[in-house]
Amino acid sequence: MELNEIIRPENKVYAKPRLMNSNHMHYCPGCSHGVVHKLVAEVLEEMGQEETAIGITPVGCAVFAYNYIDIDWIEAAHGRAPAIASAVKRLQPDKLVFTYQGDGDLAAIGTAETIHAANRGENIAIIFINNAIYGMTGGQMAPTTLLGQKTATTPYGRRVDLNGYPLSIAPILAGLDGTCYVTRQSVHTPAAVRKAKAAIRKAFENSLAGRGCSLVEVVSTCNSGWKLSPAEANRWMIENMFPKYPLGDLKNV
Ligand SMILES: Cc1ncc(C[n+]2csc(CCOP(=O)(O)OP(=O)(O)O)c2C)c(N)n1
Ligand code: SF4
Repeated sequence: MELNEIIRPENKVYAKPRLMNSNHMHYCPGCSHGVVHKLVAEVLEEMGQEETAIGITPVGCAVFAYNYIDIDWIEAAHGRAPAIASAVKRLQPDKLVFTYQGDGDLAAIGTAETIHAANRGENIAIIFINNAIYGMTGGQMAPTTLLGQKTATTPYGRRVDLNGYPLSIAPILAGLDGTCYVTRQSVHTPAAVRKAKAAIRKAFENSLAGRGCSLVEVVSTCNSGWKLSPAEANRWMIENMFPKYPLGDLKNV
């Protein structure tokens, strides 16, 4: 069979989303960020929202998300993405507005902005990459770091007496009247990727329809911060993170 017959449009089963450009990603091999970026691009394309989406990028490894997905972006100061998203959505209510944040960004320095934006019922979608560590800065403890987990700042493992308990954000947001959809997903298997994509779509639809605030937490790997290979990181996440951060919908009204 000739090559041009194999690549005929009707034979194509998968293609890179058009919104993703060809810039080289800076993410480490095996990192969840790249997969979630692809899902964001695919969902926006499938919804036909290429021109109406506005993303708010964080401080953290995803700080350069605007380099990879060709939509409108605004760069936020560390932790402030939900506040900026609130303003953008209020000023342009017909837009699909979302933030993309890590756990250091969202659950440490940005705790107040996150909780208050959700509690106000801002019509925004929050994508929360929870990899239980500060990836960008070299693997320090985050609020979501597990008990016993070794990081650059907890070299003997996180201890309750010194560091307190891991912070579980999704149940807090699910308990607020302003949220309409709170879910925990992951991207470690093809089935999980499909579910995460459906969750991102639902959150984006909620933002467009003005139904309130949505949170899609993606329990993620940071193989560099965890000092594990990509395959080991997936196993570690399944064995250690899923018991503390179980996957599934927490709220869907
Ligand atoms: C005001 C301010 N404080 C601290 C920092 C340093 N800093 C950069 S990224 C980061 C944490 C990133 O971790 P996370 O949000 O979990 O994202 P990840 O890199 O793991 O994706 C910190 C503390 C900063 N850039 N600005
Ligand atoms: S340091 Fe961690 S979060 Fe950052 S790109 Fe590497 S694996 Fe991903």
